[in-house]
Amino acid sequence: MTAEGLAASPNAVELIRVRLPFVRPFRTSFGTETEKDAILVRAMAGDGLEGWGECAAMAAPRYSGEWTDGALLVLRDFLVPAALTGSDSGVRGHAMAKAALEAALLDLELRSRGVSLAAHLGGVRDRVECGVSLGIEDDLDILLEQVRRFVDAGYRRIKLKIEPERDIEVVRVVRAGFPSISLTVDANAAYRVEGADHLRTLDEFGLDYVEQPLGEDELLGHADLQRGMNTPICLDETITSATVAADAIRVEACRVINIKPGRVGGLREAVRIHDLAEAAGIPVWCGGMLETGVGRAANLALASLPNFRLPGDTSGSDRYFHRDLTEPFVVDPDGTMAVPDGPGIGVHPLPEALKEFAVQREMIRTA
Ligand code: SMG
Ligand code: MG
Repeated sequence: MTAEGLAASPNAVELIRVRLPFVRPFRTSFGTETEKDAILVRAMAGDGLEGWGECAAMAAPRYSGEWTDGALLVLRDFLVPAALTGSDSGVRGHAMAKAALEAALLDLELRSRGVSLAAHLGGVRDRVECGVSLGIEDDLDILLEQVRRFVDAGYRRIKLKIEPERDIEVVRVVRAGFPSISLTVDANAAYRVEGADHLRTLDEFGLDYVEQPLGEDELLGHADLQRGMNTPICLDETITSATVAADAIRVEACRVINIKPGRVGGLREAVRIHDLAEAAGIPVWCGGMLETGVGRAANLALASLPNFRLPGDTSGSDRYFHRDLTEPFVVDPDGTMAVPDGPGIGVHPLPEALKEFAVQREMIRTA
């Protein structure tokens, strides 16, 4: 997205790197996260108006090829200068960096027009259903305690991270303790096609879906696996664009899609995927990248669209942080969370929180 054609054009963009400690380390098949290391994009117009976006990239390129240091450079040296001059950056890849800038420019624009992001995107509900994603735990009693805590708090779906060797038995124990909850697993691409027989064992447990069992580029591998499995496959890492989503649906590589605006290059592409999945009868849900309140607000707006029919990884602020960057997001006892209805994303980073968590700030201005 360029600044061209917008009612509120930015004359400066600030990139703010923040580090927020997590309340609990989050372990997946690719590593352990102990803090949120994110870039905030702050688009500023002359009249004091500003728009905010959060980059979903993590500190290391393990979930996808992007990472915070790389995203900061591509934003600083290519994407932001192009946006400030209204030109096309010509940058290939870097979906998360592009998405963060698009979000900030859109937020600026919508705030200037007094329109909420949810209304702009075509949202149809003012509350969304929340799920929670639980990291891998060595001690299954601790995992069971975590499940208990979030089930009691009203969360409508529990997702367990799995990896080879820590999968079937984990699911068996959790399912035995919680026979009727909505339960899913996420492998973050940790399995190979040859492991299909093993993965099929998951069919015993009445899971809503198994998320991203195979590698990011294994469209046909997932289609083969889905043919032999009753549990629906949900694709996350694989779905990098509307084109890939259309292909995945066409070859029946999945029956559910996780949409993350960062992974697909922005909210506009996310809406395209939502629309084509809806036309194909494929339900979608909103994924998460352990965002601060800035990214969370945009995710909630997206999740208010009609085909977001399954609970998202849109958990309350207290699941991640002792203190969020924005006013905290709260999940009600019925497992739903309010979609912000103020102009733009409807929230902003609190100045004291920015002071506490910002570790690096760079201002880029029009020449
Ligand atoms: O935002 O609650 C959240 C985390 C959800 O599990 C989550 N995200 O593959 O879906 C996923 C992961 C990606 C980030 S793992 C560090
Ligand atoms: Mg996932």
